[in-house]
Parts: sequence; C-alpha cells; structure tokens
Amino acid sequence: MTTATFEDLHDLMSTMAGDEKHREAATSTLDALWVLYDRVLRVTPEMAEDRDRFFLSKGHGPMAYYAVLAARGFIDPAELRRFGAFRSPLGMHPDRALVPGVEISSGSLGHGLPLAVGTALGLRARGIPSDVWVLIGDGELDEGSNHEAIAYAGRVGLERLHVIVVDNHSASHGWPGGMEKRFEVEGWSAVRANGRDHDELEAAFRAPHPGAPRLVVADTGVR
Ligand SMILES: Cc1ncc(C[n+]2csc(CCOP(=O)(O)OP(=O)(O)O)c2C)c(N)n1
Repeated sequence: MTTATFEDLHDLMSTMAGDEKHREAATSTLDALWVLYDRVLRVTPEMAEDRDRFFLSKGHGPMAYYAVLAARGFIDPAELRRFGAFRSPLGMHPDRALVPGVEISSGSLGHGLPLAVGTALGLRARGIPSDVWVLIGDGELDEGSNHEAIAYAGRVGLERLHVIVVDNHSASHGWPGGMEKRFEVEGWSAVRANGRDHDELEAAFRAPHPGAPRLVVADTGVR
C-alpha cells in the first residue's frame, strides 16, 4: 500500500496521455473512486476471498480508476506512462486478465450492474460477508439490462449491493420523477450527494439501508 494522497492523483492522471476524448468521463469519477478506495472498500492487492468487490461498469475513460489503483498499491505508478500503448496492460478499457485489482473487464456499457447482482447473490449464498460496489454512468443507465437488474436486486433485498451513478448530466433520456425514483419503486434506498465533496460522499456510502440495495447518485454537475 502506498501513502499517496488525493492531491497525488492528478499528477498520476496527467502521466496518462492519449485518451483526451474520454478525459471528462474519467475526471467525473475521480472523487467517488478515491473516497471509496481510501475510506470504505475493504480490499488490498492480496485480493482475499472475503474482500469487497468493486466493478467499474463505465469502462471508457479508465484513467481515474488506474490512478486510484496505482495510489492504493495495486499497480506500479510507472506503468501509467504506458497507458493505451501497444501491448500495455493498461488499455483504454480495463481488462481483468491484465490489470491487478480489476474485477471485471468493461467498456460495453450495461453489464456491470447485472454482474454485480449475480456476484452479490453468489456471495450471500456462500455466506461470504463482502459488499459489492458498482459504478455506472447516468447515460449508461439507459441500457435496458440495468433495469432488469434493478428490479431483481430490489425484490431479493440485496443489502450488500451498492450502486454509484456518477451523474454528469449527460443522459439522453432521463427518468420520470428523477433517477432516484426509478430505484426506489423497486425497493432500493436512494440518495444524491455532491460528487465532488468527499465527506458528503463518504456519509452517503456509509448511511444504513437495512434490507435494501443502495443507490448513491454522485452528482458532479453539468460538464
Ligand atoms: C453497449 C454500449 N453502447 C454504446 C457505447 C458507446 N458509448 C461510450 S461512452 C457512451 C456514453 C456514456 O455516458 P455516461 O454513462 O453518462 O458516461 P460519461 O461518458 O458521461 O462519463 C456511449 C453511449 C458503449 N460503450 N457500449
């Protein structure tokens, strides 16, 4: 484990060139990822079986994710300089077979939440006390696969499932009554937090939600 701080993350991210198109997708996730890995998630590079799981579903623009993994000792910070290069393990979409600490390969949107539901169910069935966190984008929520997963997770009361939607207001469709309502009607606990305020994010990540899966909307404002 390194002793890197949040301030170091910007330096780590600036060493990754070559994906300017997705830089905003990365910067909007930086604060939520940092608070999660620094204050909440029980996971170390040893990847114990009872670790908490984190799935980055919004796989485009993974620079913030790689920077946080480097800051927390999963990957060598020097590797960041080869981000996106030929044969670099740090591709423009994360590959679980190549990057230590990465639980799912992602890039095709709409798969992380269904995978997280299955993982949380499996862990619960085996009596393993792990939480499962998944980060998705507000635009990504339009994918229909998410809505089957939201309905199912609510019905089976997956209390150890936590969804972070980073809302940078890029969604094309929107939801009647707001994004939180879409989850609440399925039995979820839902809260919106300032996606740049670390203490507010931590409070939202830690608030009790007995018997129900949890949604935290990390609102980063219009980009
Ligand atoms: C299944 C699928 N359809 C379309 C895309 C193309 N795509 C890449 S990023 C993106 C927008 C995602 O928006 P959002 O989830 O809000 O993330 P942001 O880029 O705003 O951070 C789309 C549609 C994809 N990667 N996967």
